Amino acid sequence: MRFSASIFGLLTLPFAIASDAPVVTNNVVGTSYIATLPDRNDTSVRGAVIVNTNSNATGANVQVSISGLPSEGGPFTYHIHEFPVAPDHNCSSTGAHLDPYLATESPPCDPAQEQKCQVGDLAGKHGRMSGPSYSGNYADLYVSTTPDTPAFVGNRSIVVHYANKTRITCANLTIQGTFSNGVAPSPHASASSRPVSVAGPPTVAGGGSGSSTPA
Ligand SMILES: *[C@@H]1O[C@H](CO)[C@@H](O)[C@H](O)[C@H]1NC(C)=O
Ligand SMILES: *[C@@H]1O[C@H](CO)[C@@H](O)[C@H](O)[C@H]1NC(C)=O
Ligand SMILES: *[C@@H]1O[C@H](CO)[C@@H](O)[C@H](O)[C@H]1NC(C)=O
Ligand SMILES: *[C@@H]1O[C@H](CO)[C@@H](O)[C@H](O)[C@H]1NC(C)=O
Ligand SMILES: *[C@@H]1O[C@H](CO)[C@@H](O)[C@H](O)[C@H]1NC(C)=O
Ligand SMILES: *[C@@H]1O[C@H](CO)[C@@H](O)[C@H](O)[C@H]1NC(C)=O
Ligand SMILES: [Cu+2]
Repeated sequence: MRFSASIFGLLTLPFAIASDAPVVTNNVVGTSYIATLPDRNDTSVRGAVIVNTNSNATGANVQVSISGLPSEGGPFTYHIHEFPVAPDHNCSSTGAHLDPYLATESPPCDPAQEQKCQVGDLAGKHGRMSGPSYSGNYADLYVSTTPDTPAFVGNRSIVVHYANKTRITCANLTIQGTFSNGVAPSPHASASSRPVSVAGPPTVAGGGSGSSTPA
């Protein structure tokens, strides 16, 4: 959305007003969303992205496990897009990146200043992917797993792109686990304390940011 601010009717500022993305606190522990890339006949890219509320309720742990990336056209990017994928799987339906604080594409995301990046620009904040497979496991403190908040990831989507931004594949972020009363049970029963497995190779690497196998 763009705002036009008029001061005494003399000056009009036709600019989007950007603000830093806030660290998201008070997420519901135990809530996670998963995007599982579909089988499709126009790409070999497969895998999943899981957004799992951090155990301290601040931001989320993101696990990325993607394989079958093409030998050309990288490095590849992936983002949270603002709309879900249409039933026909056309990735055009997902709109632009999740960008509730109007960071826009310019200047490009600087990973040293994540709060100034588009919330959905996971590759910008945490690293692009080179092929043929990639795994990432990192905290993103700017995403929300709480419905009706600006940075909420639910009912949105993950899109994988070539370096030239052409969309390769996409999937809905759907809820994977939560607690019916919204209250996390004891840690032993917490979904967030279970290891979350992602189908297919490669296994999700622990502890760091991303890693890519050599092309
Ligand atoms: C690929 O899949 C699409 C969508 O499901 C389908 O319309 C198309 O016919 C398929 N093409 C081939 C070559 O199988
Ligand atoms: C919450 O946990 C995440 C992931 O371990 C960490 O990056 C973040 O700094 C923690 N935040 C607070 C406020 O403890
Ligand atoms: C983007 O790159 C891919 C892979 O190199 C290519 O197939 C596609 O045509 C390119 N798209 C545009 C719009 O140039
Ligand atoms: C994505 O989610 C939307 C909204 O729930 C749904 O209409 C759509 O069919 C889903 N897309 C796919 C490819 O499953
Ligand atoms: C996907 O949607 C876009 C925009 O509506 C359209 O231009 C394109 O032809 C569609 N692609 C397919 C494969 O239907
Ligand atoms: C997700 O979308 C569905 C269907 O549009 C809607 O019923 C549901 O309330 C939405 N969930 C959230 C958490 O926004
Ligand atoms: Cu994108």
